[in-house]
Amino acid sequence: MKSIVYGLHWGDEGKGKVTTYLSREYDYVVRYSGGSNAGHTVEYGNFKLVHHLVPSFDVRTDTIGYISNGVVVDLGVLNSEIEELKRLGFDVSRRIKVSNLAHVVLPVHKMLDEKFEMAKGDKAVGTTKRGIGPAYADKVHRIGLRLVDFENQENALEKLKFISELYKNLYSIDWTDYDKIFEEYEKIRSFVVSPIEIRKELQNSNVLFEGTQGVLLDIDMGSYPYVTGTYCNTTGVEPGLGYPMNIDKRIGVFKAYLTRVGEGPFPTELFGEDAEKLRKAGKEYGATTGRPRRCGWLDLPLLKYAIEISDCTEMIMTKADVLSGMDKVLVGVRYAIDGKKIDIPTDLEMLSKTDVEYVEFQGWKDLNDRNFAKFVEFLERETGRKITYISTGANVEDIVSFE
Ligand code: 2SA
Ligand code: MG
Repeated sequence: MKSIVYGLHWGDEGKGKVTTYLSREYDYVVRYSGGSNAGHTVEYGNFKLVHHLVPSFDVRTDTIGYISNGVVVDLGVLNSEIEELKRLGFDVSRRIKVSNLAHVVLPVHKMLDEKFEMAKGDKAVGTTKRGIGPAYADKVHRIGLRLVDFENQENALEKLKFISELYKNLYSIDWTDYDKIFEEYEKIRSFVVSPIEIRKELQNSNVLFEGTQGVLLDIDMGSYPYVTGTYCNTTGVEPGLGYPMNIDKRIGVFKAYLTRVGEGPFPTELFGEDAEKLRKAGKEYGATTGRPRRCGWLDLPLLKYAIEISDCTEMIMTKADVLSGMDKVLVGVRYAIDGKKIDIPTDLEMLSKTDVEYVEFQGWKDLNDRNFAKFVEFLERETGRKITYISTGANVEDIVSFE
């Protein structure tokens, strides 16, 4: 069995928790894209983990996490996550693997990310400043440093010096602390594997691919230019791995409302007190940067768009419990642009020029309330997809199956 869990929004759908819960039925959880911009929060009850690079496998079981070459790796962040797991008493020495073809996020990438955002002024993307865009850009510029480069120290040093020189000349960015990178690499050396060696094992195992951010932040299919630097769509699995992989289930995760962190259009956005109420109730603050997330109502045209382009086979709804106790719950059901009604956007350019028509639902006391069942039925009917699980709270175990 091969499945993907991925986000149908702009990230923060609760993929970390869902992936952790489902991981028990899989041998591997594989990260195929993104970097330490991701923030996957998992509440185990007596402890909590925020994953940035370590895949969201249940740390209490023997599932293995693989970070494939589609991921850009900040060695410092990876090391501190591994340290945290050790501190909590989990021996992950054989349970985390990193592709040697993965590119390394260097301090210069973070500095350039920051510089670009400043220079763009009101056109800034609102990145996490984790160096993601510049690291992927250098991969394409063909100057990137990969983990495999460390097999020859002299070679790695030469590459680092070359990158540093280029950044100085092109961007006036000064950085030469190469020793730190070597120190950090030494700590993860034993986790590094060849993607070729692991290929057969993945083919013969049950694998759960873990998406980062959401489909609407995909570099091609998202709300460009307000997107991240790589493929968040389900299509990212193969370039991320470097070889083909047949997928059985594409499990799209969505929230009962919508959030976005960073800039860009958001047709169903709420402001002022209404937004604050949702933000507080749902603890909607960036898991990486702590930024307050923008909040709004569920947007059905966008959800349908995300389902189509990712070829979603089933859905999981999260955070409906956050809406419990509200008098009414709204869902944006249609766009109107110059009097023309639109059910599914044909491009995301239209997001900034649309009015939204809403349908109002009676609120629910709790998730056993008939009003909530009506909300679920409506969404299944409209999307043509089954909701196979509903998350009922923050804890990993707070989830109900409808399979
Ligand atoms: P980047 O840093 O280049 O990837 O930023 C580009 C856009 O992608 C958005 N982005 C995210 N959106 C939601 N969640 C993300 N992870 C963290 C979280 C974010 C945080 O879990 O809360 O803590 O702020 C994430 N990562 C990137 C980003 O906001 C830009 O819009
Ligand atoms: Mg997140």
